[in-house]
Amino acid sequence: MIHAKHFIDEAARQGFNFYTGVPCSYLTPLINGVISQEGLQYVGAASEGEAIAIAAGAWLAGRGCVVMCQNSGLGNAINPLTSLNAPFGIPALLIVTWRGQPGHPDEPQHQLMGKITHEMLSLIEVDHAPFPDKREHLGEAVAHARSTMDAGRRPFAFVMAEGTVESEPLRVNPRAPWKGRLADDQRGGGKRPSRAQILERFLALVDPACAVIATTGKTGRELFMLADRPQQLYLVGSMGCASGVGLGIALNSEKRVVVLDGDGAALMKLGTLATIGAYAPQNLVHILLDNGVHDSTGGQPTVSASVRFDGIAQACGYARAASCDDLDAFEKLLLAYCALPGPSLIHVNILPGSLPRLIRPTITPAEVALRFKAFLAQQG
Ligand SMILES: Cc1ncc(C[n+]2csc(CCOP(=O)(O)OP(=O)(O)O)c2C)c(N)n1
Repeated sequence: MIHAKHFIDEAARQGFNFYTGVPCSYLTPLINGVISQEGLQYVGAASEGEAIAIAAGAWLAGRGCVVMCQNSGLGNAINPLTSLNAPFGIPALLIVTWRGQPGHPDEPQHQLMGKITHEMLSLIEVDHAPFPDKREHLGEAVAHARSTMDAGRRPFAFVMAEGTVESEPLRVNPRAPWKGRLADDQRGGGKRPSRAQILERFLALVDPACAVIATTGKTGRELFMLADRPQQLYLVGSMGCASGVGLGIALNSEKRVVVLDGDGAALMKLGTLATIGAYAPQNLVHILLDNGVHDSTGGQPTVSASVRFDGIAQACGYARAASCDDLDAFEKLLLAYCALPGPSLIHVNILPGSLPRLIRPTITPAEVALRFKAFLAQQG
């Protein structure tokens, strides 16, 4: 057995200084140790996939990241691990517990995943090793993880068996209760703008020092086609993860961060709105382009028509949120929210449809990740 502090100190010595994840009882001592540690940042995510996205954002902003989760949560993380970390070349140190370890009696829901945890990691090309359970092995084990991650720009996993870390008390301050404002509806009900019109207006107004993350599908494609800039990151795949990536960046960068989200994507990871509201980065502006459909895959309806996104954002603790449905109101909100402390949400009702002869980014995900990381490293 080791003490949480031994791992935390060794990991910090080797550059891991940002933690996120979803708890597991096997992880309790380590998570409690991380949460209680002065000067260490831990973001409790709503889902394991969201934690992967937050860590990706934090890595882009220059941090060394650890994601902790139960092996049953590995399923929730497969999508961003395969369609965010893999194509963009984004590393993370995963600590995945081993519930349902064969030969160790456990609950029925853990038995199948316990049998296939290592195979599953291998299948998605994540190298792995047992979580070190002796203090004298820590340095070497973390160095091996680090060098594998650095050499391949990819995640590495420690698989943690039961009883590896000495128990640790939880020292945490309760969160302040919700005290938001009511939603601000600025919708006039006229003809809605297209996504391209909103993006054009956005491009004309956005500060060149601001970091922009575009959701998967046609939003990133249109943004790239209208103007390709180093301040922009186009997510391909990892649907729903743009807001988590934006949160990870905003918590670790001085820059203002704008997330361009879709209604389908936002609904897929609605829990991230709660995480954003709770961690409340003041430099985050979340723009939700709501065309009511999965436009990128043929226009199948989402359920967004019956959802008040600005109300949800405020109920989740965003500092401000409003809905609009025309270009001028969008412009006013964008200028105002970029000058005020957030997090803020601008929900825009737009028309379905996209630019004719829409192209895809010609810059590869791995290239755009490095270009964007370098942009984030610039001062100002
Ligand atoms: C996990 C996952 N599920 C499904 C898809 C396929 N997909 C790509 S874009 C998209 C629609 C996104 O809808 P929305 O966020 O509303 O944006 P829009 O296409 O309307 O701009 C879907 C379903 C995917 N890339 N990833």
